[in-house]
Amino acid sequence: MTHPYKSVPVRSSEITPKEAYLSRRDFIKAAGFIAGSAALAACAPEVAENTGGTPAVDRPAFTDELGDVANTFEEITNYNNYYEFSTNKEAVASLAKNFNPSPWTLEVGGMVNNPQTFGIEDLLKLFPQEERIYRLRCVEAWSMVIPWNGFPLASLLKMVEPTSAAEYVRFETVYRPEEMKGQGSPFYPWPYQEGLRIDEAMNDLTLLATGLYGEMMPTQNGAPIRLVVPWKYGFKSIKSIVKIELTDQRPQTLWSTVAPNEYGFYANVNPNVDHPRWSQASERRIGELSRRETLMFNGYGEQVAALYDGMDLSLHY
Ligand SMILES: Nc1nc2c(c(=O)[nH]1)N[C@H]1C(S)=C(S)[C@@H](COP(=O)(O)O)O[C@H]1N2
Ligand SMILES: [Mo]
Repeated sequence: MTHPYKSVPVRSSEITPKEAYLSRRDFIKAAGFIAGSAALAACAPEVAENTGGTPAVDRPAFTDELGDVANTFEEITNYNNYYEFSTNKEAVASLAKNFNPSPWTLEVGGMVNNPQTFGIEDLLKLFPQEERIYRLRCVEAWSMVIPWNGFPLASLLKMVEPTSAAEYVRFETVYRPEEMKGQGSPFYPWPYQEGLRIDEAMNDLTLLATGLYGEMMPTQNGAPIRLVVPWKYGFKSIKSIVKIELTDQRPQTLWSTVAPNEYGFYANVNPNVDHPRWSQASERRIGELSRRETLMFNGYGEQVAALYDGMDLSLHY
């Protein structure tokens, strides 16, 4: 099913079937780079500009604002973290095949003047769907570039009118142990929960994603609606959300409950603060051979660094 997105604020690309574009590897070959070399990172933006005048099929239309080329649909949908289905990233896609995301309702409440329950089709109608090409940096030190479709979380929050007492936003994934066998695991406190400070939630980068590559969200990526917070480690970007609650208490999160010394509440991407068990200085971009340096705030510092003025980011990991 194709996706009803309308505006394209990040980088123009016509609504063209993904097959019409060169794959990431073809592009790297065509551009004459040795796959995965540091030269690619340095040169990609220039290449994207130089080819700007040529027809869509000859240029990498799906690039982010740094010129990084989007991962293929196949890569994005076959290497997933979704513990409700499996802890094996390559097994998630097949295990999520029969998950049925419709009908679906999203309940938005808590400290708001106007609590509401939305059907997924209401959300698609109420909020113009945009395309946002974001880097996703997993705390496990791999990354991808993903062309999401969706709308700013801020638009939804404004509609329900948070009260002045609301300081945090709590998110909850669906609980369906019959369909999601991973939810039978006693090692995790289901349902998956996440949280943001309200100013983080209101930042324009924070997206409620309903699709990718112009298609409805694949089940393995969090159908029908998931959060995307691109300057934070991937585990903050909670999938298949059924509940959003405004609160004055900092929410419990699944990962900070399981391993508080490894996964904090903020979880901002930070190459200077290592995970207790591995370095966060570099990452493996799926589809590339050599590692690239990890960027502070995953490269989104201009938009978000001010949110953390005066905070010691080495303590608030
Ligand atoms: N409900 C839920 N959301 C989740 C996860 C999960 O296991 N369950 N994994 C997280 C992690 S660790 C990452 S890296 C991203 C992966 O998103 P992707 O599979 O769409 O690339 O989803 C995040 N959201
Ligand atoms: Mo992750």
